[in-house]
Amino acid sequence: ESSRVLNPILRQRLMSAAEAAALIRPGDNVGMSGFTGSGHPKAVPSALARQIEHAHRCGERFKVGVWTGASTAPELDAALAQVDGIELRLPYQSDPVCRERINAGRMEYLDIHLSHVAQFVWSGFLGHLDVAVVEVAGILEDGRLIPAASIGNNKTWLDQADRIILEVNGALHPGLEGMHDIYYGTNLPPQRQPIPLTRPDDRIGEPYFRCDLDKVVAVVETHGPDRDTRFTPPDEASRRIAGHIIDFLQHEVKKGRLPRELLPLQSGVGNIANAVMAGLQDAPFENLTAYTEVLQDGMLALLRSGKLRSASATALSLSSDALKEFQRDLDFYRSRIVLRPQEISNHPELVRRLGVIAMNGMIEADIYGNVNSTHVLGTRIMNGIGGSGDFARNAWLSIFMTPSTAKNGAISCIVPMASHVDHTEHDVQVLVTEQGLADLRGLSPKQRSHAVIENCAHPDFKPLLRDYVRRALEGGSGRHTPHLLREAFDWHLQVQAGGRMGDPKTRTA
Ligand code: 0RQ
Repeated sequence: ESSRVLNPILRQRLMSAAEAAALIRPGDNVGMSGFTGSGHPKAVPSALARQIEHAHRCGERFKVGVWTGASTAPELDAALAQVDGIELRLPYQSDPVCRERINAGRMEYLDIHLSHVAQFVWSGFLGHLDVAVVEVAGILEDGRLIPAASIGNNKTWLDQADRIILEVNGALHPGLEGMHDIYYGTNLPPQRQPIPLTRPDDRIGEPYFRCDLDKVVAVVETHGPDRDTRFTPPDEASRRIAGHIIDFLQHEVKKGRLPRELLPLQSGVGNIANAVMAGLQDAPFENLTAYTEVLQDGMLALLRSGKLRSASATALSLSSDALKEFQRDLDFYRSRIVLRPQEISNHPELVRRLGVIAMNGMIEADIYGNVNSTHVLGTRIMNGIGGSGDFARNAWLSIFMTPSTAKNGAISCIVPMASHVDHTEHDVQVLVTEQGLADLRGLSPKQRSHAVIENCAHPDFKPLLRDYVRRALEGGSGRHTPHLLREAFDWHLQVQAGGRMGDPKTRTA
């Protein structure tokens, strides 16, 4: 196979992953490519992990800051966390080893809105970006870079880092070229101008990254696959959640509040989001569009069937089967998919202008509509807020969904008071569980509590929640958002103690 490094200067900087990793020093902040399992560097991070492990064995301290687009893959996050090589990680992760280290207090984690990362780095207060490690699909003769299967924060890493390490992945389909749209018009205030995107499939930038060749210290050729993001076939609960959402959207169309082709869809990560996309396959909508951050299997299938006209995202997140289908007909998909930097895919200005319908998963919601997307029992991080806040806060419709219970029914995902709040009652319009859908628009807190309990809570927990609200109204101090503060987190404490929410035998309040 001929080299994809066409630029003669960069050809001279070809080296092994171990040699490239040796150019990363203790204390460096490293901007890595990668977003939900695609486009992460395949070789340098694990080579770096081996060097860190060796240094630690020799009694030397070696940790780096790891900044990414979003979640990556075991060969990056797990490899570095395993050797205690990460000082601080940002912005979104979903890796079990990272999660364990963060929750054990051994690794710092900064969970920030995905649209904020680039501007925070430009402004400098996150500290200096020393190195960029970015996977690309090829290097043009003039040194511009063909992006891989995700864009994430790569433009920012390439612009801001002192030193750049490029991984050129020969396993990536050459047909990716031309799918990307890199917008170079963003700026810090007060220099900002409107972003000239008015339709979800508009192209406003360039298909390649610009790159200062003087900063490139290493080029590594790799040949590895992206993460195989497998989805379970939709189970009964996911299918029912999807059904409630589709009924609701149809109702909105009938009422004249949504156009027949709906508004651009944003769909979050995970099986339920994927199931909703699968549900749309059989729904009576045509000519749909998507303005989202991840494109999962379900959305690819909607493109295939023609239900979805176009999709804008910052990353593909596909199972290996869906990836094969994508590669089999890349010309078809290239004419319908645009991949953008995450500060554009998640930009509040654009999400608001386009009127996105945002659909994201959650851990729990409370009876007043506050949503916890990130913390189990208020203190343990699951993944991170990701793009859910970028979309929910600015969407035309913000929908959050979850099965009504977790852990074999021991946990109610509808609780008196959310143990951590990522999305406040002001940003949450619709809650959905397999039990039903609560449309909270235009409802006061007391009305909301009624809608949430009656439509979304599991029958095992409904009487307990009704009883809580009744007693809070009678005995609480304020009757606008009634609570019994001593009791509000009792259910979480019961689970923390190994029990079941609402179990009369283990009540502590
Ligand atoms: O844990 O696998 O150990 O059993 O949480 O839950 O039901 O499989 O749902 O995969 O859709 O994830 C909020 C985490 C939901 C996800 C979250 C446990 C449950 C299971 C996963 P186990 P499910 P999902 C754009 C949008 C934030 C980022 C975001 C997420 C595990 O949707 O990370 O929205 N969202 N980004 O058992 C204790 C509860 C629980 C609970 C679920 N109430 N208490 N555990 N679980 N509810 C994309 C990006 O930003 C990249």
